[in-house]
Amino acid sequence: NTNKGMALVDRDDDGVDLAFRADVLSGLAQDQKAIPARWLYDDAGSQLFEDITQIPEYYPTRAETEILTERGSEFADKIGPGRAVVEFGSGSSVKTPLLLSSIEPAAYVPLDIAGDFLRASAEQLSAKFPGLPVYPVEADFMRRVELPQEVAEMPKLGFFPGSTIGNMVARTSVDLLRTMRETLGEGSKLLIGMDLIKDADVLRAAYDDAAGVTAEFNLNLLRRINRELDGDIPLEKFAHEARWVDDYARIEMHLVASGELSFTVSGNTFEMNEGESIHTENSHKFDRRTSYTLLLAGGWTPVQRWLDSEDRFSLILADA
Ligand code: AVJ
Repeated sequence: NTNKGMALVDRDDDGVDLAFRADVLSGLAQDQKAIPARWLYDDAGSQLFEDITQIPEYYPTRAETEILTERGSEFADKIGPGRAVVEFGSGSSVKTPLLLSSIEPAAYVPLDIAGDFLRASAEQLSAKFPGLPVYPVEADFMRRVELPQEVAEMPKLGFFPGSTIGNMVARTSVDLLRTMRETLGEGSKLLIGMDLIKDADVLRAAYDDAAGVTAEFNLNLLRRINRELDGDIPLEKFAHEARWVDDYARIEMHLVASGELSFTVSGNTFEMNEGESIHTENSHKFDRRTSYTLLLAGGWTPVQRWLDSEDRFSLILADA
């Protein structure tokens, strides 16, 4: 499934993203209303997430960047030169140059579902590393990806920063890790970021910042539904909430109805009571054992683990 030249998004005659509509309509019909987190990231949502990475309470980006900045020689040592670095969901990553400048890679293969974004950031990166071959691939990395012919013979390093793995429940993340192993092949390595379990107040603040940027990011999903799926959801009647769910070691983002309300989406009516919510994102947190167990279940053997100076975030290197 190379997706070469194929549209990655299925639309109807009115340009409606069919998967988006299906996920929203089925999610809103559930007892606990829930919409998969991937739909938070339209253009506005992706920009708002970039803003989140700059707010004081949101430590993961700074903590992971610190590790990438400070531990370059250890990465070089453990990973070695000459690998093709395959980044899963590269987006507009500012972390990539830090890794690439420490390990002497043979090629860089950014994978992303957003083609325009992908090509723009690939060009920026090429400008920074003139001698490095860059082969962007527009693909859904949740499925096995056929890598470019040019890197077929090179040993691979998968790079999956940002604790994006934490957005998935265990069975989905295990599926993804196994798929990554198939994409990368025998003898490959994986460098993966995983956010750590810590004080619940620190975690909640990271997902409910004082400036309200995360609230905007969450509410933007309703704005997107209204715009793209002909909805009339009253945004002003929803409040952003970040819950720490200790049993599952995860932050859950919800949009909570402030009173009884009803709305329509694509001609379907939904009703909510006061205090009822729409669950919009999970962000799982890990300790050493849970992160290793997840990797092992996905077919990867952990070989090294790095933390930032305040023990907030982990980067783990694993062997296929
Ligand atoms: C992009 C999935 C890593 O879970 O920390 C940030 C997304 N959501 N604030 C995270 C997010 C709310 C973020 N990831």
